[in-house]
Amino acid sequence: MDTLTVSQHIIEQQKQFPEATGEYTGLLENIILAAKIITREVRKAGLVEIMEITGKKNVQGEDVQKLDVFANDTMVKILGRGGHVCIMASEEVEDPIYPVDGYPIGKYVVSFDPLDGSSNIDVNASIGTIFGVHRRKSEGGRGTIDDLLQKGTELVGAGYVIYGSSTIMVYSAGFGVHGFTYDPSVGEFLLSHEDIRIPSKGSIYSINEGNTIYWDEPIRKYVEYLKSKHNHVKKPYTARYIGSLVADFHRNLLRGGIFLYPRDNKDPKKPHGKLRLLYEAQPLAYIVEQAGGAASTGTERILDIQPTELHQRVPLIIGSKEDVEMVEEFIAGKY
Ligand code: AHM
Ligand code: MG
Repeated sequence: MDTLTVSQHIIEQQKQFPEATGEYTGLLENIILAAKIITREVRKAGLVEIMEITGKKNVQGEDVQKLDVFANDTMVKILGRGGHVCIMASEEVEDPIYPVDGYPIGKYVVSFDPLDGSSNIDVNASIGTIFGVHRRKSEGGRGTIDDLLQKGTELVGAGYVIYGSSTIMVYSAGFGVHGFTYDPSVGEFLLSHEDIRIPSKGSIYSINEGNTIYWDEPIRKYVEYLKSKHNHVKKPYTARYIGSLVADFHRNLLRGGIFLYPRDNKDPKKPHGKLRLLYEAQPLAYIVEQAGGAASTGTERILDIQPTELHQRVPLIIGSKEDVEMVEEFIAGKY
């Protein structure tokens, strides 16, 4: 089998754009480099405990950073100096992030969650990095907030990295979805999952069922329906929930199924559920649609939502197309 690295694959795909300047490829190279550095640190995380250097200092007497802070700093430094971005948004940072002073400013806008599912770090469960790329709308200079607040339909690419039993990068630039597994012995992500297609319907559901009392009635009815042997597949769905979006999403992308973080009334300050539009919902919605699946709030396609705030939350119902459509039907009162 030919071995293709993620960079070679991106260069191949970019050949479809004879006018391409290589800037987009350069941006992705930066993201790949950040992913390699983050995976190295994630792999060391458990050892830090064993070596009893969990305090403020490591063996060299340097400050030990929390892994999510480290992941954020890595993305910000590499992209901020890479010359391809004009503005960025991160889950870890309240305000927009600009390229580092003195470094060139590019035409791309990147929103990212540097280390999602970070409550799973201490228990050694899978975590991930999520990113979405838009093209700037403003002209020249640093980017503006409006460059960040673009719809998912305007994305030029999106992806995630899952730090699981191996590290895998899943990526789309609008020509299908491809997965690359990291080979630490050569320091490269190698093509392992070409043209991923999500099954049109699955048999797995992923939702935090501890929140049942807070859900709206249609979601309660839907989940009861999935668990019934009188549902459309005549046997109960299987429940799988890690509480790490990338891990829950990745499994359902490969196997088929549905992930829900619906709106709920648990916290009046968060009426739209927990997950964020720009750097969690949008990139995964882009990927799932590229793979033949769907992503919705229950009443609206995720990619069609016009963001109004950087850290906006949104209900997320994502996965196999027929399963997502069925939730929309429950919400519309058809059952
Ligand atoms: P985080 O960005 O603070 O890590 O939170 C996001 C995570 C997602 O990975 C996951 O889907 C969700 O929170 C789980 O939330 P809950 O514990 O409420 O089920
Ligand atoms: Mg997150």
